[in-house]
Formats: sequence, C-alpha cells, structure tokens
Amino acid sequence: MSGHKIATAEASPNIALIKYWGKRDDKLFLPLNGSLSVTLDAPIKTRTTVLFSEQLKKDEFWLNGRRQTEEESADVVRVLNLLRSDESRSRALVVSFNSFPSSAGLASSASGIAALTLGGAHALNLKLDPQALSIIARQGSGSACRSIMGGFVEWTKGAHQDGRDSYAVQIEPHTFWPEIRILIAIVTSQKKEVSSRVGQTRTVKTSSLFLQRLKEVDKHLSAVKELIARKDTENLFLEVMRESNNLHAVMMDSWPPFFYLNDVSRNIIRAVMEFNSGSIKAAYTFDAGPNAFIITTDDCANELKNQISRISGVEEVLESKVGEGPKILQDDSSHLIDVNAMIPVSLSPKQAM
Ligand code: 2P0
Repeated sequence: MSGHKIATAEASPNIALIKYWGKRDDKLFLPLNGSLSVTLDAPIKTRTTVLFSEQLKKDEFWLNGRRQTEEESADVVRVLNLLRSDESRSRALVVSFNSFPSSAGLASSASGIAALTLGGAHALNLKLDPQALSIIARQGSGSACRSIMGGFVEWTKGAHQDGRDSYAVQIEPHTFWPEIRILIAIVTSQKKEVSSRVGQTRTVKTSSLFLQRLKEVDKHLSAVKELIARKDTENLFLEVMRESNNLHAVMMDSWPPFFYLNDVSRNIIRAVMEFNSGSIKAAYTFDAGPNAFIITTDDCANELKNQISRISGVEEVLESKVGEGPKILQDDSSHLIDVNAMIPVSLSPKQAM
C-alpha cells in the first residue's frame, strides 16, 4: 500500500555481568561506567512490528495486547523521533509482544527497544550499522543498546558529551561458548517500589559507596572480559556474584534506601552458594528486581534447575543459552499489524509467536 513502511524485528533481553547503574547524562542516557552482558537466546524474545504511515494521526504503541498510555510510550516515541528524518514525519503504529511473562521482570525494555530500533530502521530503509543502531537504542533505554548484538557484549561508556562513542560492541559471538546456560528463576513479586531510572538517580545523588564502586568497576569489567576469553568459569562466576552483590549494596546505601532482592532472592543466593561448596560451578546475578539469573554450564544446569525450582516462592525456572542477537523477519505473515486496517492483529502472544 502506498505511503506505508513496515517491518518486524525480534530481539532478546540481555543480562548484565557487569552492571550499568548511574548516568552522567540523563537526556542522552550516557552511563558513568562501562558494562558487559550476555544476550539471551531466541525463545525469550520480543517481537515488534513498526508501521510508518502518513495516514496515521499520531504515534501509538501496543504492548502485549494493550494500548499504552502517552507516558508508557515515551521511550518508544523518543526512539521513533531519532529514526525519523525531518522529511519523513510519518506517525507510527508500534505493536509488540513478549514471549515471556511480563511478571518475569526480565529487561523487556531492552529487548523491546532493540527490536523497535532495528524494525524501525528497516521500515524506513535506513542503512545503519550496529554501532549507529546501538546509539539510538541507548536513548530509548540504556541497557537496550546491548541487545542490538548477540553473544557477549560490552557497552563502552565513552567520553564525548554528545554520546557518539557510547555504544555496544560484540566481544564474542553466541557460538563462542555454547556450553553456557542461563537459568532465570521467576520470583513472586509486587510491582517495583522504585523504577530503575529513579533508583539510578537516587544512587548517584546519595551513595558514597557508589563512588567507591565507580573507582573499581572498570577493573572488574576488564577482568570479566579476560575470564570470558579464557573460559575461566570459576573466576568468572566469582566476579559475577560479587558484582551483583556490589550493585545491591549501593542500592541499600542510597537514601532513602531501596531493595530489589527479597527473601526468595536471598534463598536462591544461599542455594547457589551451597551448590558451589567445593568449587564454583554457577553464579547468581540480579538486576532491578527479585528474579535471579543464574549463569552455569550445560553439565550443571539440570541439577541446579531442580534445586532452584524447589525453593518456596520460585514460580518458574526458564532456561536460556547465549543468543544470536536480533533479526528482521522477512515473512509478511510475521507482522503484528493488519496493514490494511492499520490496527494490531488480534492474536494472543502465544498465537502471535
Ligand atoms: C543493567 N539495569 O546493566 C542494569 C543492572 C538494572 C540493573 O540497565 O534509565 O532500564 O532506561 O537507561 O536500562 C536497568 O536500567 O535504565 C538496567 P534506563 P535501564 O542491565
């Protein structure tokens, strides 16, 4: 149909081994430190269809079958504005489904914004390289810049004020370490008391422990990179657990303090520590929520999964590998938008994907 530009992309969340927490520029989403993550593999993903049309009156964003409010759409609209050139001010309809339960507390903003960036760029026929895509995704939500790539990914903090050198790069592809498994233990939770955006600002403003973290975090990032290159599981897993502890310590050191870990999270930490008695075979890591991400290897995954599943308050344990990264879906039947009617297709997430 004339005047319509449409594309569908899929991207997966990433889990940080060295965390992004704290911005040096709130508007451009420039971080105070570099971070490093693993992109999850395809069964855990967000599919997003982006349609630009001159017939649309305004931007509209649907997530998991529900039309989002203006406030809930703000990150998406910011990315759309970065993608649209001055001449192409077509409004957009964006329809997104997550393959994982929204209660999973996975970084759906990372996979969603990455899929939007890639799909939007494709729909507009922009020939952007991964670096340029990563810079745009970063301004939707910081950690999204890392979901533009698969495998092991580093987000370099950069030094320029305009953010041109703050983007993600792949340090190893998904094929580098096929034995790695990531267990995701979904823990019963209420809605977050403090959003990660608000939490970061509070930490930067009030935590003196955070200043200490900033002095050391780059050293840990270099160490983690080297341990990945050497596939030194024992020392890598140790670094990962201590980094997670450090992040949650600065949250507690902020004022007023805030907590993402709950009793179930702490019982998971205890279970992983017990599993590791003798030698370190797994690492727990937590983001801005109570769900645990447990990095281990294929030979340990089943036993550990069984043990974690038995912990009271653990709802479900998902299993993932290192993912390949986002992709464009070429088949028109994968679109989540009825192009003629310009409305979301009426499918449940399961049917859609
Ligand atoms: C990370 N997190 O590196 C860290 C670890 C949570 C804890 O990135 O304000 O949603 O949109 O840039 O990316 C979560 O923060 O924050 C996050 P914004 P974002 O994955």
